[in-house]
Amino acid sequence: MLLARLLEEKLANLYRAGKINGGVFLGKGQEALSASLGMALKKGDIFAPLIRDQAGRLAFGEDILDAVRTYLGSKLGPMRGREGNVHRGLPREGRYAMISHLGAMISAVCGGLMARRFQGQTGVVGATCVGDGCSSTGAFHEALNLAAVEKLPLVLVVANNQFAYSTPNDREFACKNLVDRAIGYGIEGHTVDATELDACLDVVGRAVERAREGRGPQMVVATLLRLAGHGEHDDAAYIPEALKNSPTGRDCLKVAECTLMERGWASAADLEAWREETLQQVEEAVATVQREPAPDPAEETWCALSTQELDDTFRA
Ligand SMILES: Cc1ncc(C[n+]2csc(CCOP(=O)(O)OP(=O)(O)O)c2C)c(N)n1
Repeated sequence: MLLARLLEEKLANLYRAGKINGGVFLGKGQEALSASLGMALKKGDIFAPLIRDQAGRLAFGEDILDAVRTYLGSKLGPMRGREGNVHRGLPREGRYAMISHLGAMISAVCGGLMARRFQGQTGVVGATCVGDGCSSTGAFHEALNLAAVEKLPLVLVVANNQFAYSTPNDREFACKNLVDRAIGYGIEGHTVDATELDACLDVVGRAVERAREGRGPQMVVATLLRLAGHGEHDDAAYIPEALKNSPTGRDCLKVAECTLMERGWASAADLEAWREETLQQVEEAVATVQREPAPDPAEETWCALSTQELDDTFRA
């Protein structure tokens, strides 16, 4: 959580300094939920993150350099300098590259799970995280219905951060809680307060286990507030102060740090030392990547990154 937070703060600074082309999207406030998902998955599983899942990506094994290289356009990164920010992945490690269209990754994960089933692989879980905005799309419905009918081991985490960009929940859907939809699809649904790391580890962890045990798709609806704009180009002026000051507006990282201290698992000095170490890790990664070359358009192989030739040779 800390690494994701500090890495993204650095990326936001680089964006403001004009060093990043394209947008920068922060998962500030979503780290507990995202990290819990990344931690619950095992090697061999599928994970399709969304824009606010830096913490989950790291927990599922992404190298911090892969993130920095993609944002800074280094040709040594998994996307070889062709992508500006979050649409990176490494399919052979089960890390799917994100499609921007809301909800589109649910189908991609269902496809991956069907493929594993046809190959006779068992015990595999496929997970993806979407926003509340995604839940109003046709892609969401089609994919979830298919997953339910096929009883796929899919874990769908819906991060309800109260807004779809600037559209508030009451203009997005009319049901009481998005988890109510699970009943309509015939799948199991769970809710969690995503400001509490403990609760996220428990609820998301159990959902992943249930999917692995063959109980079919699991939907987790998490409540939180996005502690940033949709992207760094958005000042989020539409988020009311009262909501920011409510329990939903708590910062999960601060809550987790307080819990660690209350339980005597870490002291204030430990937390400070972790912060310093992590900051140094981020600074070193950025300094390394800033010295790396951009792709040379005349010399590149412009075939799709998902081809075996390019996927298999990445850090082979
Ligand atoms: C199918 C589709 N429609 C519209 C968009 C444009 N769009 C990108 S993000 C977004 C809002 C997303 O809402 P949510 O998932 O709740 O994320 P938030 O930024 O609020 O965290 C929209 C409408 C898109 N990417 N795909």
